[in-house]
Amino acid sequence: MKEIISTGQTDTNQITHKSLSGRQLVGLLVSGALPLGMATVATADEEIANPSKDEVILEKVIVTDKFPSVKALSASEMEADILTSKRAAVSDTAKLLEDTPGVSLYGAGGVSSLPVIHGLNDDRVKIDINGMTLTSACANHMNPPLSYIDRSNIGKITILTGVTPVSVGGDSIGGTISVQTPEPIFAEPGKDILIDGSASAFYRSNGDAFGGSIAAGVANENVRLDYTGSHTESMNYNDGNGQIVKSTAYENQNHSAALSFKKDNHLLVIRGGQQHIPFQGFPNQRMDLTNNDSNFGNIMHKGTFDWGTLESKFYYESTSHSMNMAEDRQNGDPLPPTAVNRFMPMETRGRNLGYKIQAEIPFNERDTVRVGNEFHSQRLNDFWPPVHTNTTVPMSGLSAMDSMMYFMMAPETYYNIHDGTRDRVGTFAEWEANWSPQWRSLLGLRYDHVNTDTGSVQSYNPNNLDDTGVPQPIIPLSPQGLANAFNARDHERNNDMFDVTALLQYTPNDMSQYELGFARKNRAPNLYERYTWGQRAMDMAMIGWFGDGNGYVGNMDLKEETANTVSFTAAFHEPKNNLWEVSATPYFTYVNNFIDADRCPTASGCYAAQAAQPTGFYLLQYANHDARLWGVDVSGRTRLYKDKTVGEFATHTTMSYVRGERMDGGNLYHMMPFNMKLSLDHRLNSWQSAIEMQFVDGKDHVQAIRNETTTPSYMLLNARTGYEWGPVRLDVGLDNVLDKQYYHPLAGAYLGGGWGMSPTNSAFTPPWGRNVPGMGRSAFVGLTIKY
Ligand SMILES: [Cu+2]
Repeated sequence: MKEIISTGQTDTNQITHKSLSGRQLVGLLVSGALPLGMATVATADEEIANPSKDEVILEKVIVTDKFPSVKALSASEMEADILTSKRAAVSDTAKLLEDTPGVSLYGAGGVSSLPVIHGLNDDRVKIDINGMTLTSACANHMNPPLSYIDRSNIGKITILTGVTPVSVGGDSIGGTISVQTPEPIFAEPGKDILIDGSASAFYRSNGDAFGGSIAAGVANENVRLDYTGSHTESMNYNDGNGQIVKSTAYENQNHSAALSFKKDNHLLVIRGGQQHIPFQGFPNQRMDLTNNDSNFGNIMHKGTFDWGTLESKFYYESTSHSMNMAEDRQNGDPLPPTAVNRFMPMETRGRNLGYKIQAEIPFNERDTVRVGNEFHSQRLNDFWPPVHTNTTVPMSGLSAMDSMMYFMMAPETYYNIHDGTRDRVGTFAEWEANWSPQWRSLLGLRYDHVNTDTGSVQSYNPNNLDDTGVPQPIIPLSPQGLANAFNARDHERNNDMFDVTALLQYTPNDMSQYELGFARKNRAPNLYERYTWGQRAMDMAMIGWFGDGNGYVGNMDLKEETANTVSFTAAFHEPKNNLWEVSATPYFTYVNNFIDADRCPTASGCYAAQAAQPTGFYLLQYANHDARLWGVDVSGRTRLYKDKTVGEFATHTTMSYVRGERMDGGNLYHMMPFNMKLSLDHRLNSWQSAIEMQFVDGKDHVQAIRNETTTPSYMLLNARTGYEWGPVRLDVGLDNVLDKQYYHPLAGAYLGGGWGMSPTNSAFTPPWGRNVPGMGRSAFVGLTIKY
């Protein structure tokens, strides 16, 4: 029996959806505007009343609603079964979000793309992985939160692109992405022990990518034990011209286990796991990830009481991250026999720890209140071991490049961030009211306090030894002079931030729904934005997650960024048979003190190199500037034709447009140009196919300060089909069918195939002006077996 059980926060809105067809879920998913309220229930109930034969059998999944029952209309949800078909096509968890209107991705490594919602990127987006807040422990954000969960171990992804309730926000000014592993399923009372699981494997022709995953669970009525493991790897991929795109290979392994207990009205889940990435190339960075080991543990308790529900989470995560220049980077410039080495080891150690407690109290039929408190603590050490420890360096006989390597990165350890701490305490209260079947409202207040601090730093050569090993005076703008100046300042900073969210939802009839939202949200600077201090071109080249090839230095005087967002959604759907659906969300955001960048100030150590390099890559410093962003998301779907023998034909589309400007002139960096997906879908019994056309306009609105490059417009064609025979599912597809050469607008500067230690010295950097080419044609096949 197919069944989707969707339990809301309270017993009163517990809903059992029977036979919600896969088609509907697909429609809901692709529409990007999921009327999760009554509209969905109505269509589901109707389907129960008129069960049709060609519905797809869905796995039994239990979906527990973690989000307030007043859903933003601009929320999308993806279920495990919808995600299954995409697993064969992508290795990167973030790539699962790509079809959501308003969401785009900064290109990075093969499993580390950085999500952007409505032009707000990376740390500006709140990402919750099973209740954990994970902050990237890398100056290039090579290990962003979504890289810590494999795409095969996901039960549900919720994406809030519009105005987010304060209960799921905090320390972020963009939307919220919540990723949950599947909810535990227990054996039914009086029944046998439940054993379930799945195994899957995939292969993709471009890059010879392959991998697989297994999941196994055993449960009785009260206890369940789960294990999931996955492996994916790929070589460098080829672009549409058949050229290898260097530094795009990767390998990724994940293991996790969960022990769940259920008794009466209590659920306790204890999870633990590890991630191991032995290698991940970064075509838009000057470094590659040469090892990433992460361990995590978390405990979640959820209890239902007379007065409401209480959910408590505690988590711990630690990361050991290494980066360096891998082989691909040597190609443009082979190592001469006299060379010492061409490497620059960099190490980070990060730790995340926190809790979140949230109570939901339904006062009466109309009013529900949610209150909560959370804590997140980050620790970070970022240090760069010397390439050698000799105190006397024989300069004669070394090439300029080797003497640079040998002389500039020795003899001691460089401290980029030393004992960095960032602790945040947040408290929120939210009031939801169902005034009538037509009107619902949500009002929330939130206060976050962020404290950051860091210890003293040092350069590679803290005693300023010359090449005969004799200490020289330390002048103000020398590497150690800058370290001394940094150390002389008080590093502790505090931010007090007040967030407000107001949402009003109006459902005048069973065909339309409107939502108006306002939010004021804040984000405090991260440790890299605040505390990186080095001002040599080489040191600055290693800082930044923008994929632009530029170098960055921190700014201790940064203020928090404060965003005021107004967003409106209008959604319409055909109420009787759910034949069509359309929705549009325009939005406007004004950000005070948006953390952007400026060219290095003239009085700084990095300015001299700057002045000598008027084109190409730049050296920049993080700086606050007011900015505004606006745009619109549109999505729609409609059934085209339905017949018992040929099945159902439908089409769906998503469109997004965003603009971002700095109030003192110029564009914001990496604004995704107008883009559109149009898909023709077919379904016959348990056979589903789609042909997808993707159009991306040229990127002309580029940021001059970062010397951002433009990208041309393009159109891609993808095709896929999937079939299920009972427990077996086969997916086959062809991405970029026409083998088109294209450059994704947010893929960044191509820095592959060369030794790139300095953005400002043309001898030591790959050429400026190249974009990372997209993947050429790739066929994929995926097989999943469930039991
Ligand atoms: Cu890194």
